[in-house]
Amino acid sequence: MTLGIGVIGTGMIGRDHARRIEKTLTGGRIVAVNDVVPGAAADAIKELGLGATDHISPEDLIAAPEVDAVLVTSSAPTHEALVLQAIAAGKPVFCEKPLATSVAGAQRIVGAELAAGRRLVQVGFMRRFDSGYRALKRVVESELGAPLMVHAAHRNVAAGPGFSNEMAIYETAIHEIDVLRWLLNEEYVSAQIILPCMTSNAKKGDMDPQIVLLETASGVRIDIEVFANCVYGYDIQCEVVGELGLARLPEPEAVPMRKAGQFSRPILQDWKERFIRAYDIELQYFIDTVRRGEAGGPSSWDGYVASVVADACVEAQKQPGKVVDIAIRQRPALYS
Ligand code: ISE
Repeated sequence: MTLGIGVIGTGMIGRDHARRIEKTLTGGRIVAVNDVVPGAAADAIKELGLGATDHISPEDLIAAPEVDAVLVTSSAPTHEALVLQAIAAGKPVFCEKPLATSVAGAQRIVGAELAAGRRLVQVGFMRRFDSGYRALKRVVESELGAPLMVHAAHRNVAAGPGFSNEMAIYETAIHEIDVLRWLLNEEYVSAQIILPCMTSNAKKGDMDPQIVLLETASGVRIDIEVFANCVYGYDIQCEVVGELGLARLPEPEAVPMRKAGQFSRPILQDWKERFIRAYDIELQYFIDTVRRGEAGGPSSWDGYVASVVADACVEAQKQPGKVVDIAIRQRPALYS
């Protein structure tokens, strides 16, 4: 059976996901759309040529009988309530990151799944599906000996609209927070923020760039440069240093050119392009697992852990240099 999918939120990533479900992936179809902005859902239906119903409210969409699964791609503060509604309706839900904008919110989602006795949520931590990170993980687990340090960078050309210091953590560094604990297979115990000189390209009051320092339970030290206005490109770097050597995240494919006395390679500008294949694979994975009656991928537990760590980082921003402890609860058996 083709999975009937309802999309809540038809902004940039919502439209992108709807397009890939309709045009690139198999086994799913967009049957319902909702957006808080009047006219936006109708506009998306027209733009993408969707045979979908425009629902007045997300509640309506979630309850619609033709909706087998829900895609939450609305703004971050709305995620928690919508995911809880989908769980209450017993419908599988793919939620873009962050799962919730508070630890208490993420805990409520974990609690709802535990009460339901089954996993229904997949969180959009797409980097776990990226071939580069997967290859790096294989090398880290088999070649490097014990990991000792990780140097990472997350650079955006320019900060998006409404950018805030909190967003630098909850919407940007959250990817590293998730993918690095997956890469190293362990949890964090502390966070710290270090501020270098601020770029004049950031708006007044923004901490940009900032260095997020994380420490894992075994003592691996991680530094993540979060640079929202780096100007030159969308650049994701990751280097793992182990006892026997080091390994780096492969650069995205690009054609090297020699011309006019220069050797050059283009650098991507748009973050949606950098992990385009990973987005395809994570959503195909969601469709396939739901159609088999299963659930998998990054869970609401992973979303909860990411919120705990993000909260610690935001707390650390208040007093740069201060080390903030991270305490993660015991992982319930549902997520083992
Ligand atoms: C955006 O939401 C993303 O997910 C991108 O990966 C990140 O680089 C960007 O900063 C976020 O706003």
